[in-house]
Amino acid sequence: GHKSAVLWFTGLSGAGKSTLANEVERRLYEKGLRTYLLDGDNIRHGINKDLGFTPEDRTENIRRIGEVSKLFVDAGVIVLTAFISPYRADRELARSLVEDGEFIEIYVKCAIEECEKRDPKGLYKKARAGGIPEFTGISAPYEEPESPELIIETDTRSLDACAEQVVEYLEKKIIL
Ligand code: GGZ
Repeated sequence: GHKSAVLWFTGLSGAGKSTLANEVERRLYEKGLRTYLLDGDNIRHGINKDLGFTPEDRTENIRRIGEVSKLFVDAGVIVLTAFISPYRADRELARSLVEDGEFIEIYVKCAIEECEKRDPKGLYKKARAGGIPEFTGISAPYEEPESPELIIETDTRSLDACAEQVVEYLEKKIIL
């Protein structure tokens, strides 16, 4: 039988959180699992559209996402979240809302030089020019996970290999 869980992807802008979460979700769906992906598109444009990027707003952003994730877990769904979630304490709070073993912190690790080179939305360029105050990695902190369940290095491995690493972990550790 399959157990619900929170797959919490954290990392810098441009590290590949959304891309990886989408690919993992596709693979879980193919296995017949019920999933839901929370990302900026459905959260920051909806329930959290009153929030910006100050430390306080980011904390509240993550708190609400943690609470919503808990509801999905209650409903028996595997929820995937793709947010920078730069503060360790905020991620720990999200973890504390679900049962032991149900929270899988996935550090989507990518050198900032590589994120900046990718710069898919031109945000690093804009931030360097002073156009975005408090941009994570440039003028706002990112607190690296200290003991995440998984570390996925997107700057040294293919998307396919990264997604496989996540799915293998899930097969071994919990559900599938
Ligand atoms: C970081 C910002 C900022 C600032 C806008 N700092 O690459 P993106 O565009 O699509 O992903 C980033 C996204 C970050 O939102 P999160 O909800 O994941 O952040 S947090 O968990 O810290 O609350 C980026 C864009 O929003 N963006 N301004 N100042 N990223």
